[in-house]
Amino acid sequence: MGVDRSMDLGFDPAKTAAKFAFDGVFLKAVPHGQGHINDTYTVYHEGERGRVKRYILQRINTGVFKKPDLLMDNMVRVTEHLRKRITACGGDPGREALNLIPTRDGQAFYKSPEGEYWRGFLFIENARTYERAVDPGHMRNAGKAVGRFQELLADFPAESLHETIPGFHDTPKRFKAFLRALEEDTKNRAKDARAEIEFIESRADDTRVLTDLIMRKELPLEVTHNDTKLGNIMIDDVTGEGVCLVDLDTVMPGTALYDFGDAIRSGASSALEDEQDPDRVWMDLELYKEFTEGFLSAAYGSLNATELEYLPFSAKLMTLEQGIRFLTDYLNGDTYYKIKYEDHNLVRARTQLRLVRDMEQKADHMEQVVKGFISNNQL
Ligand code: GN1
Ligand code: MG
Repeated sequence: MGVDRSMDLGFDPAKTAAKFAFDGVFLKAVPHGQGHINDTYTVYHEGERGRVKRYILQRINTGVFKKPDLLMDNMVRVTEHLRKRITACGGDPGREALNLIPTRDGQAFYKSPEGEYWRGFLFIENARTYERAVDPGHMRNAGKAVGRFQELLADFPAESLHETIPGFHDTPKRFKAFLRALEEDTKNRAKDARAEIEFIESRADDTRVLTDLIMRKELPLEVTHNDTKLGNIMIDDVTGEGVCLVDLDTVMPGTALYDFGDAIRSGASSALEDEQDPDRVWMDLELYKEFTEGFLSAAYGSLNATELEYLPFSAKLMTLEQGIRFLTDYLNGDTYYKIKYEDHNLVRARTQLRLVRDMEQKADHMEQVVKGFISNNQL
């Protein structure tokens, strides 16, 4: 096999891959995954006896992550900790954690002369991520994986982590940014989103609930992932079990509820984030139940009464927050999320707000699921 130059990626993948301690000879690189922020590629290398080995090469979005050096410092320490814990409990650290491949001169990342930040990972074989739940068992296993991730990092010093995006899940701050974007309305788009704007404004009080509980120390801060959408949870191709969580850029101190809520937002939805027909969007209670039970089976013992009480609300709040963020980006003229067409962020905001409305209608059922689990598992 020769070097494949068929696809123009806008950079020279062979040259960039050569900076990393990848084994073998470069064959090709192809775009990987559905992330909205970084640029991710699968790199194919040919090793001994023609064996092909895959790696992940990723360009960090420095518009979003302003201090990539500190972000990579977090990543190195978090992945080292995960590997140690996984090894200690007899797991496979090559698969159940992300493994950074250093540069040829031993650095955790490569900074190009143009100022781009690149990093390399081992490719996790025989596993993949899904943007939507395949079946209820998938959600149960995703729930276990999120609970396990938090458990593996429970003894990591949260305060030593750099805040890669300050106020990431500070929903009142997100709400303020939304009001500012609305006020400025630089692209004259507010007129196309009147119903959505009103929907968000009428829920202003909700935005403060979790941050107030954190301030009152009723919700503890620990190491959380903060971006637990289903597309960041790897599932084993054979067993269907959760393998690990990827996309560790936002691992920071947070409440366990952020991870629970964000996973429900994405995984328990009947539709994709960019579904164009809002009538096809609702929260699937069965998927919610599976995830909740999977998550609690791993995390129940370490959650306090307030955390348990606010689990269902956190799903609604994380969904509202995401709706606010998509709509803010729409009003600002799409400066944050990658988009594929003009109204993409408005479409995304609509799916999120539909889900919020549906969760409000299903709030009692959502609470019953948590209560049912608790009464069956009294410690
Ligand atoms: C972004 O990087 P990615 O695509 O996993 C975003 C998340 C959003 C998500 C919505 C750093 O996640 O917060 O929930 O899009 N990440 C960042 O799909 O803003
Ligand atoms: Mg991300």
